[in-house]
Amino acid sequence: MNKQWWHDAVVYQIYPRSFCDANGDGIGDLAGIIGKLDYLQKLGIDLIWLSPVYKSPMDDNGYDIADYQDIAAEFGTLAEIERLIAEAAKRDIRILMDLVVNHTSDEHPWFLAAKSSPNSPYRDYYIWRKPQADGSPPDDQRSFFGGSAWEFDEASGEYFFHLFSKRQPDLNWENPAVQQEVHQMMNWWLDKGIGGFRMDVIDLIGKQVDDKILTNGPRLHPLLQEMHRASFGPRNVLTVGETWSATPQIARMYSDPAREELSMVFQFEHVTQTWDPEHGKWKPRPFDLVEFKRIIAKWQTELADSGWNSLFWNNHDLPRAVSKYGDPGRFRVESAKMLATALHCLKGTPYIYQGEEIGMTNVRFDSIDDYQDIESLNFYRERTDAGVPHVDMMEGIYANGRDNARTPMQWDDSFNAGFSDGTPWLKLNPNYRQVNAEAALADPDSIFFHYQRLISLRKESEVMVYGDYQQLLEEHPQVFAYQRRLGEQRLLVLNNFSAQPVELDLPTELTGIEGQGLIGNYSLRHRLDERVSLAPYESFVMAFS
Ligand code: ISL
Ligand code: CA
Repeated sequence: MNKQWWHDAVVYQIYPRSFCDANGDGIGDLAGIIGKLDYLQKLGIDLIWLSPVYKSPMDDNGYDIADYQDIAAEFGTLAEIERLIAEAAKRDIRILMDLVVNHTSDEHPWFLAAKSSPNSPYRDYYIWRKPQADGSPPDDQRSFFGGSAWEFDEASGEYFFHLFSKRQPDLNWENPAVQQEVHQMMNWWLDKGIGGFRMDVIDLIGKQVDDKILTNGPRLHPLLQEMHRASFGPRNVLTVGETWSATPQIARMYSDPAREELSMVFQFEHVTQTWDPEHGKWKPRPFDLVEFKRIIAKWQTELADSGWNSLFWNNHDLPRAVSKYGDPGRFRVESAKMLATALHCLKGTPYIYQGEEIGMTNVRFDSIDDYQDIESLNFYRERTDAGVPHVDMMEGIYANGRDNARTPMQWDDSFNAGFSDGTPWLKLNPNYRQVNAEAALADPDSIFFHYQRLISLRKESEVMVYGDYQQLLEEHPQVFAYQRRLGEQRLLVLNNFSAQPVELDLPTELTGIEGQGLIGNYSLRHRLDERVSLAPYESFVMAFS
């Protein structure tokens, strides 16, 4: 495998609105991020994935872009993002920009022009279709945020297509002018010295609307190869696509270097495993460790020789890792460390979502009025109107609503957790008095320092980066165990995913071995006996050869 600089890198995702507010308007901003770069350097990360900061009416918190080459006034200015790129570089940190090009905002000048007249040269930047004979939408396709994917435009008597909110019209990627505009815009950012792109719902850009083919359309991979050629290909940057529809085989198409597409993609099979097959995220089903291990093992082995995995438990759209996979109560610290170890010892590039490094948890607000997320609000309205009881919808939102990840970052135990001097745009999680960065930095045994240690291990240990993956104890209902192997080097990683202590009988080839304990959330282990006892959520890593 050809080595790449991002193979041993760790990415930290910032959701700017919720990270740090420097000017007291209740909204996190670029100046706030710059002020926290020393904190991130201390953690040891190599890249920041910055969720969108572009000019936007904020219908979907910036995933609705009105100008790709300007910054939203509430976040700062172009001069400030240049300062962020430069200040980060001083600390060996690169910035990944969020590339949202499946759609724009309805306030983007392209869309304003497109809407102004069917004869506009920009009309064909978007997807317009005539109504059916009775005036109804062209077909029954649905938006991911609820309702029809078609919105009627009075002036022209046509519908435009939008897979997300009606204020996020989809771009027409069949139009070469759209492709060129995007490539130019990407180059403009690359020229500023960014470290690459995270590509929002990139699996949708090859869509064939008339055939109702949305993901993995026939033009998807050719479009990415063209993008590679015309923009980032020669720049040696990291590109990661968000691809809910990827199978391992498709992920290899994106990330096999010989195909010249992307560095890696995010796949979500381990995430959707806890969603109801019919009703989706709003009707969660219990976590099943054996199934989860099967999914992880499949991705680890299928991308072993070509392609590369992205490793993550959570992001700005998903519940907090410790709430979903661990114990946000009594064993919060133990389980957060265990989850970190389980993730960072896999093969791939790990992504940490802001607050994960201090074990932030999901939130439960009583009233729907305390929620801000457009997806949760749309579905709450749609489903309660259809008769689903309030309490049932709230259970779905508590488990999987996107605001779980978006409550303000908890910096200290002072007013507003040190996030803002004003009124935060979204309420805080009340546990900030115990769970905050200041407390973590004061405790050498904190979750923060556990992450710091894992990140530095990745820089020291070749087997952690390049070793192959071997699943152990496949059917065990509580323990996630695996081995990494490179030449003579071995890493054994044992994780108790439960609050119950476990007595383990290890395979005979592992009993009696001696090695070096690298990390543990209770203690280090340097030798294995025939029986291994694991405390609640205990995990440890041992190196041997
Ligand atoms: O989690 C989801 C699946 O139900 C959706 O909330 C989400 O829209 C989907 O993951 C795609 O996400 C990306 O594109 C959206 C944006 O709202 C998300 O924040 C972004 O990550 C539209 O740009
Ligand atoms: Ca602010």
